Amino acid sequence: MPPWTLLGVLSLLLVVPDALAVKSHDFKTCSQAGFCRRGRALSARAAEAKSAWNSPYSLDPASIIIASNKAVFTAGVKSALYPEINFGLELRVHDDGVVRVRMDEINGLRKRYDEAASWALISEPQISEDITWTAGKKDIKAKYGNNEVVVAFEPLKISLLRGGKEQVVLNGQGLLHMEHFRTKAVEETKTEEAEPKPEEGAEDAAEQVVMKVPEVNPRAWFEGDTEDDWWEERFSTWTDSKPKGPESLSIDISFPSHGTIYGIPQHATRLALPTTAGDSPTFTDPYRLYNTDVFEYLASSPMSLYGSIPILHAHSADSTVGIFHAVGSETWIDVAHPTDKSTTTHWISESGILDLFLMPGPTPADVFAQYSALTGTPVLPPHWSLGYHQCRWNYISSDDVRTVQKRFDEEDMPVDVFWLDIEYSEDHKYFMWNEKNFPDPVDMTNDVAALGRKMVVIVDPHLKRTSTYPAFQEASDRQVLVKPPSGEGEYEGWCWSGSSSWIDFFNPNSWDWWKAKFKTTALKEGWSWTSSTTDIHIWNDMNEPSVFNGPEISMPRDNIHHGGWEHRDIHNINGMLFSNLTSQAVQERTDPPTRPFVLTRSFFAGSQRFGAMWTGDNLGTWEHMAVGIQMVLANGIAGLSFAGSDVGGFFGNPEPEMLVRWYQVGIFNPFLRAHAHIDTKRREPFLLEQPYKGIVKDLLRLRYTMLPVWYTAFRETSVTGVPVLRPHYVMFPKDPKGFDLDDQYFIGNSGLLVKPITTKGTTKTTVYLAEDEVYYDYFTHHAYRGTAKGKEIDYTAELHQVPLFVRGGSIVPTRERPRRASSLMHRDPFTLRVALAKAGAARGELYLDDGVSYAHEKGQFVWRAFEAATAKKTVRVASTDLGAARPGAAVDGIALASYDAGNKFAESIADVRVEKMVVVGLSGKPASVKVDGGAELVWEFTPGVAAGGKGEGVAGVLTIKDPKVRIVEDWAIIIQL
Ligand code: NBV
Repeated sequence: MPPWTLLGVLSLLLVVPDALAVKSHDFKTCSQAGFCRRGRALSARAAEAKSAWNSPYSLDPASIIIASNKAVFTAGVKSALYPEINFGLELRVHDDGVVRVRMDEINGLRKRYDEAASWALISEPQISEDITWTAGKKDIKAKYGNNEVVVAFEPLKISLLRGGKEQVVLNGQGLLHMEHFRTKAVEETKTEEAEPKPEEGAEDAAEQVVMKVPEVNPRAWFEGDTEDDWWEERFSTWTDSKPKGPESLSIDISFPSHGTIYGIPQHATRLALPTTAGDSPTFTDPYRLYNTDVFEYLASSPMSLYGSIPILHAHSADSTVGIFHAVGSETWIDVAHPTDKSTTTHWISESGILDLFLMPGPTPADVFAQYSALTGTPVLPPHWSLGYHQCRWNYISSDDVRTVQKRFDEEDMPVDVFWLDIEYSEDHKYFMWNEKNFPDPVDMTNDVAALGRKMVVIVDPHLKRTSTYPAFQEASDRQVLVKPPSGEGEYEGWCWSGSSSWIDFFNPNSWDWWKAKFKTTALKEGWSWTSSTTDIHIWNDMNEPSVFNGPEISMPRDNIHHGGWEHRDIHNINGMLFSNLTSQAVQERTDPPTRPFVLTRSFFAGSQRFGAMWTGDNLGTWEHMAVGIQMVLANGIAGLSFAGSDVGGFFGNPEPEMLVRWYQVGIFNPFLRAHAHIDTKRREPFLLEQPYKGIVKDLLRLRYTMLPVWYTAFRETSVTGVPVLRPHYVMFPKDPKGFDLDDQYFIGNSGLLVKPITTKGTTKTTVYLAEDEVYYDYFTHHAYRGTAKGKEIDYTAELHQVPLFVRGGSIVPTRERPRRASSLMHRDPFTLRVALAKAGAARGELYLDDGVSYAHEKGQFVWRAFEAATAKKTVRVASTDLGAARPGAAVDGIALASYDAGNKFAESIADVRVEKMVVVGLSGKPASVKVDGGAELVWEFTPGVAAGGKGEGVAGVLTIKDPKVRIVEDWAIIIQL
């Protein structure tokens, strides 16, 4: 048996979930990573020295060059430790007030990797035309609006201030250290003379011995006294050759006015990041960013996971700021709170330049806009991808797929997508069908597509090294595979496919070639996937990359990529390039292009432009269910809103109660997919017993009724970058009571607030209402009232119930006809739920387009505003057009394309009605309900039942059966009280 087959079998055995525990010893702790150890030792020395500590780095004022008319300056920086080494600092202020700080070694022995930003950023940011730097004796400053950037010369310290108050401070603690490239000292070969042992009674003689003064290392106070893992590093059975020697980068980034920080996904932890340093830290290791395939990861840990986005928000009641560090190498981040109201962070990266973006806020929405301007907004996904995805490892044959589809239909359960995991392929050669089990892949896909559904099929990045596999052979012929440390030949590692190689997507020669593989028609030259159809979309797994026999289950850091860069320099960016190219490939299968769906496990800053992510191999435990919500929220903060965790948990066999609660979590995730490990029992929702089966069916239907809300929220985030799931600090930035909340959240700006139950055997929960406003139970219309200081309400949710509220002041559009797939809802009528605020007003939005093409970019969409206003004894609910032909105009910061001229999409739904309107919170029975200028409508009113005072109790509800209005038209409904 070839060794990799054995390895595959062993890996399968390993995944039997009887002892669910992470294999921590497979992954480094900070103390096992040389550069992290050095970085933490540096901060320990600084902490010990207290006020005596001074950064050795200073800026040479004579070297400052201020660019003409531009908010840019460059200057030389030196470290007192190494006066012969030169560093260059550059600060730029962008036109939106973001400050970019870059520092690199100048004319060093080698070049540091400086291309991380070029993969993350959408374009070169615009430099401000109005801001000018002013150099003084001690510092150089730039003032703009209420903001000021001050760069102090000695020691070097960079501060961003607002209203004179420090917001972000770099090197305030003196932990900046860019290890310069050096030559390895040749080891002396002289044989050591044995120390003569002092003879007994020879004390006097000893006095005559000339004492050898140890050579004092004048840099030891800062750098330590040993060359700790500078030139080679071992971990487990691995040796990293480190040919470039030490090149790490340490920097402290403090937020003197901010007590809470969020972001730096991916970690399984609370949204408000717990401490890792300072007094009694929650975690003993720093947060690690190093994309890794962590088997059975812990539900609370700073360990790295599959993706890395080096962005964080620092938040307080009066300000939010953000920082983004464009670094692609392994990075560790320590977090401490010197006081309740301040935060310090210490970033330690293995290689690369300093390339930091300071985002001045001052609100969370501003930081989202600033980060989106840098790395792009999330993609507007195909509409069908917001439906329900049914996956497992594996549906074993085309007939299995057909049967699963049939069972969903027999049970009338909605589903949009069936997935195929790695076993569809022959010997894990992706694209190549296992012909025995999948003899008719095109027919199978067509059978799924015939009912308005799609398929997603996995394509992993490891290519089986065999000449009969065209994807490998062509890549090898083109020389686009990652190279081993020697820089010669092809790196070979083990993965599902046995002996494998990996495409180097940093090599531009791989790009067009890879994209062509996904063509469903034959190419003039080379192989393409003719046994597929354009109804197949793609799942990219294992792209950290996961290598079974590599260090930390990944690639050796000294492997070589295009341009001669080592894998260590680009490791965290690697997975994003795979999904980037795959999503371009899927998009370009058709002419004109159609929206691709690509799910990725690994990601980096900018991945939001290419598709969705999921939280990987979670466990079927309640803790994992809960942390999945927090992880999805954290991803949203980092731009990657299209996220979800495997419903049911990947490992294990969830009991029905857990599965039901997990669906309640899942239907409120932006990406909704059920998935399961190959060793688990089948658990498709139709297999459940009653009442569980019925409950899950209702939950899936609920998700489908809310697709208009989800799509509208996705459209908004695709323009503004404000996440689809919004935690409290995003909604109520001034309310400190909400800063730690990460188990309840809002969906877009729809006003829907959800708090899934994630504890076994629990039906009771509390929900926090942050404002003096009414919140209605979505299902019962019970009105709860918050207070200006914030209030917790008690709520009971039996297993079939999920705590879901509509914030007073919202209008929620839904489509309530049960359908088997979302594509069948295209012309379905709408229901509008008008939830009146305590003052009687409400507002909502609806965005629609064809859901698959890019015609919306040319104005083929419908975008409506619904507004309710109460004046005297009249409530007026009106629909207006937000997308009218005003090219260049903007509403709420959203740029408008031309709308009405030749809007074929609007025409295609011209006769789609509002079939029902529900007005919640009316004070009494109306006297009449009419369309403005029309006849009396058919309606009924259920009076409210007050309970608990101050408007609490079941709200009065008016139901208009057929309001006789259309969704694309302007109208008003007049309710006379
Ligand atoms: O392709 C098999 C699995 C997949 O089902 C899962 O979702 C991925 O996260 N894959 C990992 C590889 C093996 C996991 C043990």
